[in-house]
Amino acid sequence: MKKGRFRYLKIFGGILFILLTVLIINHCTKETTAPMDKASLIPLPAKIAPSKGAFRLKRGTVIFVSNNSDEAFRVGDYLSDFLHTATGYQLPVKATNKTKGKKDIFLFLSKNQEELGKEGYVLRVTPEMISITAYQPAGLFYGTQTLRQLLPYEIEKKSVQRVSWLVPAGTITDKPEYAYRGAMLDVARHFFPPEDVKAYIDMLAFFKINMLHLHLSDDQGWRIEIKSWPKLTEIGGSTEVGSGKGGFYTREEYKDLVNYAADRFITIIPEIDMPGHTNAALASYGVLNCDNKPRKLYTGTDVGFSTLCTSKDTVYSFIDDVMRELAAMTPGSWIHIGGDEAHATPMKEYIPFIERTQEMVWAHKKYVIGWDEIANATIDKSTVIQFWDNNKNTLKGVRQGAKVIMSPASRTYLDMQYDSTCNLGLHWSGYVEVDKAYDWDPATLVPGVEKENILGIESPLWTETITNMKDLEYMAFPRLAGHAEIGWTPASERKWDNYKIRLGNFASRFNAMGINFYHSPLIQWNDE
Ligand code: TNX
Repeated sequence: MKKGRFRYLKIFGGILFILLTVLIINHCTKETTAPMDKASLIPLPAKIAPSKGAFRLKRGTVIFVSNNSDEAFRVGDYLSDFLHTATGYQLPVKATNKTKGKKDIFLFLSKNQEELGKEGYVLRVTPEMISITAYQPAGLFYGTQTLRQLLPYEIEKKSVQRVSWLVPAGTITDKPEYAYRGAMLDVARHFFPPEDVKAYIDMLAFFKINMLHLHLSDDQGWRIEIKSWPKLTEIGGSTEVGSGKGGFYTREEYKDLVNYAADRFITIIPEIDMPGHTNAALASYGVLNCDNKPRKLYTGTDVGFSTLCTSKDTVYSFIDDVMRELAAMTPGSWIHIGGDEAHATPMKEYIPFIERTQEMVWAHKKYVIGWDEIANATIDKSTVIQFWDNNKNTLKGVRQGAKVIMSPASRTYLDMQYDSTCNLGLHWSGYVEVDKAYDWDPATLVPGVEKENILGIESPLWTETITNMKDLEYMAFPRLAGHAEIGWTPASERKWDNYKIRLGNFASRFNAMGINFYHSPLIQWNDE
């Protein structure tokens, strides 16, 4: 009798256990996620309309691509590769000519959606499928970057994660405010090898930045192989600030960088800084100096002491050769000729020098970008002025019909210190905390420089004090994320109070990406 009752109890207990287990499992795998408009997206998309439910990425999910474009296919492959790392799923990429019906993930280039422009996209998520529609391949790519940010932050990790890969349902309709959204890296003061530049390119692409300006020459180093003037890299590339071993990109390495960037819809803009900031060239070839004597290599951090000999024909043959070789390595439309801080070049020589150099760039079928000082010369309206510190120069450019890239040092210079406790960087233009970097409008910063004069914004990272990736990341992030939003999101939609919350929620994503970012005290960081 006692035994029988015990048996009943055992059976009852067993049933209860099973019921509880089912309940718990059910609860844990319930397909919920925060609604789409609560996701912390940077840059903030133009329009987000949330709806009910979520899409779950599974082992069997297929990425379909409308079969009218190789480039769309490449975006599909990129997405599949990216998702593979943290999910462990090998999502197949398949062509389809049907636009209707259920398709898991669907990348679609639509000729009818011209209003999306070169870089816009529509991302639709339902519990059944995800579609990204764009007018051009770049738009598809940016749609995948938004999708990346809608997934749990673990998607950024470098090993397989056991996570329910949910994407909140809704529709995002998005396109950028400015066509030019750039970052500049100074590889002359300290050299950064190709793998570092690639890692930076990956970070830029994540924030929908589309231009990488490489500052390839300065007093301390010449970083690009020029076959017709080999000593530029042999001698000029042999050191850097602090007397390290320097380095340079071979032609092949440089082309590989250009292609790597292009695969992420980023254009590389090469800069050869002239006529000042040229000591590395002047040390490599005596003939570039008026006295024919090669200068000593320089590893300090002063500026404004060097100049090419602007009255010599050899100097112009040199520039022509460099521009020819550089143009051949540059599929993009622009070459940057520097032109800043030429304090050792008298103005009466500087002006004709810039005008002649401008024409030499055109001879190689490229347009010119230069720092704002070049507007003291007569420049064409196709020439672009990069504003960094001088309103008057920039206005001179605008009056000549030139467009402007906004890089105000006091807002966008990534080498400016965050505050007085910062161990890296400089502060000649003041301290640039995360709010100062974010909370401004390119279209109202310089009186007389209006929205229609502005091509976009760029964040320069000068590397006098930056020697490695960890330090580079610390100075760039999170300020660069804010600049990316300024370039992408309309000013009317940008609010610091809203941005700082999204940025705080980005901490676990930065960590998962392995980015060493500055934990600004202005932000409440949600680190995992
Ligand atoms: C000014 S900005 C420079 C660079 C320095 C930088 C340091 C500009 C066009 N020239 O040569 O590296 O300041 O912040």
